[in-house]
Amino acid sequence: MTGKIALEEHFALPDTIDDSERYFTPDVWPTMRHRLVDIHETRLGEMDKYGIEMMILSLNAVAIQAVPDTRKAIVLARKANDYLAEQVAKNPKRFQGFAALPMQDPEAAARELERCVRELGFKGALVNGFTQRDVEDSAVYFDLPEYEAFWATVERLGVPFYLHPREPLASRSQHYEGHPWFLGSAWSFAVETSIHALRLMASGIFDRYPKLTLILGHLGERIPYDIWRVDHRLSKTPRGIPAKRPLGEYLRNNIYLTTSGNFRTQTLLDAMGEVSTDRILFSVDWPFEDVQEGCEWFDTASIAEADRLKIGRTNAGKLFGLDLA
Ligand code: GRE
Ligand code: ZN
Repeated sequence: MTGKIALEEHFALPDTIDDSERYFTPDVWPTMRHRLVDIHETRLGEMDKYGIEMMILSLNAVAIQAVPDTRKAIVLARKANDYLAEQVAKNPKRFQGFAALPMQDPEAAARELERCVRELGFKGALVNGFTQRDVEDSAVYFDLPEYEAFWATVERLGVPFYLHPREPLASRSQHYEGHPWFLGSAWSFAVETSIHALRLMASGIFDRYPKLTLILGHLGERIPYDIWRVDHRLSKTPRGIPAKRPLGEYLRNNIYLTTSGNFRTQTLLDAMGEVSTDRILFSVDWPFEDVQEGCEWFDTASIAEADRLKIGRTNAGKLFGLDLA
């Protein structure tokens, strides 16, 4: 399929690139490094070759969210967003941007998002999970009351917030000790991101801001597969959960899923059954995933052509108000 739009596609700055190195062995790191920094050459060449018309770009992980000094986080986010805007301006038909946000300061994050959307033309925000603040050993989640006005701003601006994975802190990962293979993208990313997303859903923000839209990668970080059971058990043991409705309703009405790094038709079919084909968006997860593998899977997956067109292109066009020919 040509004309695909992909939206979990990362780039890095010299200030943030070291955050990605730990995920790679020294033999592949130089290639990954090049692919993170490159935008208009190798990346565009692969997009052309495999039918990706547009990437909505975002900063690598964990970047801003791992800067405990709030002032520094604010400055770095602004620098990353200005750089991204310059890159997008060179080829806006092929590249658009998501804002990096200094979530350490909810007010500053809201202001930066507003600047990025209104002045730089960005399509939303992509944030790498909980934020550290003041001290290294800290993890601030966005369902806390101090983020109330931030979510009001996201809803008012009418742009989605992509909750991207990060690693849990080592100080809070005792259950992975001696089992490092489950850290990172194989397992701990999804555990960390799904509990954060569930916290947001349970907090009632979607009752208070019904037009607020969240995006989750990796076909929903395991949530679609278990959402029935979550609500089934919560209906019997709600334990004072603030949300007014079953969490599945927020999953179906306020959340979009992308196919980033989860190129599995059975999993896609489950997600389609839970949230409908209108709320799933094609993505790769550049450079951590392979464009060829993601595209060849998606282009030939056993789904209806009408669904392929929606997931590959038109859903994103509508969600982001893209000017597609
Ligand atoms: C990511 O998407 O950000 C990512 C990493 C490291 C490994 C895999 C991966 O940051 O998908
Ligand atoms: Zn990613």
